[in-house]
Amino acid sequence: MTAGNNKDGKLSDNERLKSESDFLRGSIAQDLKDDVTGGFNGDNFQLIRFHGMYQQDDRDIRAERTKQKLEPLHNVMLRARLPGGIIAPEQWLTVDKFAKESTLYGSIRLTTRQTFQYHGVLKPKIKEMHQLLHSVGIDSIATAGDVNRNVLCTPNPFQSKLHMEAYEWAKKISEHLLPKTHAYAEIWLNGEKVETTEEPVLGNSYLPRKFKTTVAIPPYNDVDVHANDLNFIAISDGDRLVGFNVLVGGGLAMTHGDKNTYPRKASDFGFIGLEHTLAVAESVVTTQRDWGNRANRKNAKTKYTLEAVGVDAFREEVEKRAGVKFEESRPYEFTERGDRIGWVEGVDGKFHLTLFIENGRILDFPERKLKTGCAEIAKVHKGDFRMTPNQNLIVAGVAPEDKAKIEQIAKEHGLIREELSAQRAASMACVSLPTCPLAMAEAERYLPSAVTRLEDIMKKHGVEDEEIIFRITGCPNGCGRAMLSEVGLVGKGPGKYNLHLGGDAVGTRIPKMYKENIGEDEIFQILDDLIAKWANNREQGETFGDFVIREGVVKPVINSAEDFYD
Ligand code: SRM
Ligand code: SF4
Repeated sequence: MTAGNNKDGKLSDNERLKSESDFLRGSIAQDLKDDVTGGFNGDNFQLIRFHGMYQQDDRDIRAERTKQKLEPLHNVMLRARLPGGIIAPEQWLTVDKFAKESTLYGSIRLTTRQTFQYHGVLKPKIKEMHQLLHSVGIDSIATAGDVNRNVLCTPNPFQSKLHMEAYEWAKKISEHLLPKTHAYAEIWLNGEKVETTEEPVLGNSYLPRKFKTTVAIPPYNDVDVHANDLNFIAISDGDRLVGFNVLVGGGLAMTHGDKNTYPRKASDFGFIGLEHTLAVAESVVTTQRDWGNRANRKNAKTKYTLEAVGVDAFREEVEKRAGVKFEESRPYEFTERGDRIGWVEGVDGKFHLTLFIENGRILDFPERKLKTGCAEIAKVHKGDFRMTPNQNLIVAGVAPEDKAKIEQIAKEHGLIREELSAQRAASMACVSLPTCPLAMAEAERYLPSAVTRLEDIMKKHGVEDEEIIFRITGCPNGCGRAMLSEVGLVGKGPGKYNLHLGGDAVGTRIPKMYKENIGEDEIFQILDDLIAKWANNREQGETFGDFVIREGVVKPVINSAEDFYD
């Protein structure tokens, strides 16, 4: 381990706990029986992440419980592994039942990475949850922690043949890069202890940091490739997949006040034939495994390794390890990123209904019984469901004769909203408060009213049929991908955000900070002024993000390591 970005000296404590964990077992099994606390002790607090869970407590009631001398109401958030976001109706019904009967919040939360989360699972219910999910073929292995996470795939059901091929690759990549330890089965599914002696791909101390992979099908960039460490861009000949362009080293997180951290776009490595896919995936992962920074977790992701060693050196190492030469990238273009809300007809004559789920939160709200509606659809639906990277849900593969019935259920439960604006559909937020321990400002709970203010401004200036990619993220970790939006709010403190402007509509330009630490009124005053100018002075088809760059409101971020903060 001599090359790379690993020269800062003392290893971080996460390295100790991973290497001492007996391949992710730790003492989780014993801890589960400890009913003195609702939480997990010592290293297990971190280790359960590799099994797809985070320990949380509700921050809205934290102070009150402390006053009452109670420990926080510890519970776990569970994140499932669903490469490509596809789930069958029978699986959905099981997922739905557990949410309703056994979680504190009763919701299913669709995430920006095409899967679902439960919030609020108390310790006595955790094992039952894993066993139930296992009974319908769902696990949560490696959806968190220093591993390759849930692999995304453009959920495009209308180009069904190409999608199925790409989706199969997403699944294969996910399986190939999974931890090989049997810890998950032993602890949660009462599996036999099987000695683990080696993690051949991830390494015995796993990766230096989280690692994210996508399969994208142009012209759609709904997976947001530049948020990810490793991307396979599908290159097709008609509806036949012939290979992938590979992009490496994207990522969005930063830390307020630390200029050594920044969002970075992924770098183009070149084209490979399909037969090299797994070897290249493995080689990118092992190069990052061996070269990534294990001393400073804030500089440990692939994007910083590439900056430290240079893109060419990293690419050459991947070629050496995979025994492959990258060819020149094949031409492709991203032209879209949002979901097509409503019905579309696929090339196979089947119909697909994309339901807009604000914030991905599937719950029975007083005015809209979304959760019951999805379950009712699942009871009659013969195709599958697809979770999108925009936190929406596609009812995919509906036969023409079943269309009316599904539409009726969706309408009855508020899953089809006639009044939905293009702007609301183009807006997204991360979870943030009350469950996220890292949240600095509201995001999910603020989004609906923030979008209403934006809609009013758009209407005032006569651009209410247009859309601006608008994203809120409760802290600079960027889970709501505000760092790939045209207007991004990044939480700074209660009610305060940094306003970023100038990303493009298709997610290939990072927005720059325009104003720091400002409240709602100032944010919308600025947007009111700029949207007025855009409405009056834009060129034919010019998007808001492109307009603010042309007008010089902010400078474009070209190489973020150099110009994100200048
Ligand atoms: Fe995230 C941590 C939620 C997508 C960057 N993220 C968290 C945690 C687990 C907080 C924690 O560490 O305790 C949040 C749990 C909140 C809650 O209560 O549910 C959380 N992240 C989410 C989700 C649910 C947001 C959403 O509203 O959908 C997304 C789950 C994805 C999934 O299914 O796997 C989610 N997180 C992202 C993305 C966007 C993406 O991947 O497309 C990013 C930015 C891309 C990137 O990685 O650069 C992202 N999350 C982070 C980071 C910063 C990582 C870094 O490079 O420093 C953290 C904190 C950390 O890892 O230390 C974080
Ligand atoms: Fe939590 Fe911050 Fe991620 Fe939002 S961006 S979910 S506040 S870690």
